Amino acid sequence: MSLLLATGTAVVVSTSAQAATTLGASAAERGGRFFGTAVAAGKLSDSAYTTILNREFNQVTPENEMKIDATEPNQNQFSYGNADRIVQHARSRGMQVRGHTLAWHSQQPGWMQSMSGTALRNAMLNHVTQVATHFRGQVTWWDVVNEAFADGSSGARRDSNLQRTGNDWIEAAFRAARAADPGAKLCYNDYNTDNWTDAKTQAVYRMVQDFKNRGVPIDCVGLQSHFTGGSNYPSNYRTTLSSFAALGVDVHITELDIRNAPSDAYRNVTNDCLAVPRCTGITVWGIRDSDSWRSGESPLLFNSSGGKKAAYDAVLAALNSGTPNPTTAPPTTTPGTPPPTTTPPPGGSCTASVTPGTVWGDRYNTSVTVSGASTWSVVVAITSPQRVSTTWSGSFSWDSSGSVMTVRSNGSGNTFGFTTMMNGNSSARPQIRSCSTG
Ligand code: G2I
Repeated sequence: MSLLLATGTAVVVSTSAQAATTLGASAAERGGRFFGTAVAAGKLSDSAYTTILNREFNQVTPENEMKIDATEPNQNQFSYGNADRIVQHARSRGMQVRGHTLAWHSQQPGWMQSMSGTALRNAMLNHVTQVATHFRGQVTWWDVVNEAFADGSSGARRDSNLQRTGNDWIEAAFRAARAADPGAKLCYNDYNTDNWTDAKTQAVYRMVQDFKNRGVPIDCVGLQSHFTGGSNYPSNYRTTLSSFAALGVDVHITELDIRNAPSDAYRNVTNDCLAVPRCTGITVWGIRDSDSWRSGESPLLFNSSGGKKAAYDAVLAALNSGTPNPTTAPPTTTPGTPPPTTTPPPGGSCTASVTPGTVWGDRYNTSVTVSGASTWSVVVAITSPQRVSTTWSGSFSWDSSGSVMTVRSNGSGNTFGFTTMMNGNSSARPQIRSCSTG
């Protein structure tokens, strides 16, 4: 009896001692999700800003620096300085980058605004190819096309110079992006696509369904989720997330901000994402209220002095009480039925060698190189409470414990890598369990 009590006590203590204390670390514990923020290059010299960025987030989206007017200010003259600075800042700290955005009706440079027809189509495709090639291997996801649908009840495409080049401009952009960076996940991103019954949401859903049916390369859908606090955070938001996910794409909340940052709405949005296995991350659109594109509405998680707001505590608590991503939970078996016999892995074996990478105070990088196969699957075990927060150059999935990951080749070479949060255990290192071909 006393032994049982002692065991129970120990479990409780160790659980509470492990609660993550930052948004990124906690999201990573929920099946390798991300919690990110929009970042402005001009603020990287503000130490109050970078202190929060580096502490809290494991993903960044350049707020303006990868837009068309920033990266190709004159036709065929590319300018990557500010975008490269953000990418370097993020990647050197183990944060993943979302590229935003390759093709958009807005923030086009003057030369593009005045183009039309075949010349514009070709210029757009060249832009997609050049920019995706420049960032190849550095950007985990691309918002390939942004905001291509009209608001309101029409369910139509938004009129724009790009749309007038032909209805297939979106799929052409996705194909060009895939060709330029086969390892990047390609997303469609939009706003006012949160309410499942809205015509715009349904229209985007039908496009993604059509792309999946016809083999147009699309991997993810971003819901910007700029909420005004009340009616436009709809009660069916979770249905929207799960419905897109059911099409076989990852779903991301890409630009979250909520007028006056009500804790309840932030908590509910977080729980909605955690409830959908393929909702793999949340990005807020700025760090402090003073960094927001709508700073007058104080919609973010940190106040202008960098202090944590009540909404921050609500989001962190929701993340910490969420269950690990159940995507890879084992199938339930009927009691009394013998377990299925294990199928041997397809193909033969290969060799996976570990190269230790940079070690920081709270996390470390690891890279793994596979030899003996070009298509492979490697199983890697992490020691709890360590958790993987960031991954690159492979297709990663987790078991229900969140400690065993299967990494499959995804066309980006034979070396994959990941960042592991130590969460109090600074000595354990990942173990390779198997390497199989095919
Ligand atoms: O409008 C909010 C977001 C909606 N979804 C797409 C996002 O890309 C968009 O972000 C905002 C940025 O947060 C703003 O920072 O996009 C705006 C432009 O469409 C950005 O505003 C621009 C101003 O228009 C420029 O005058 C300014 O030079 O920000 C620039 C840099 O501060």
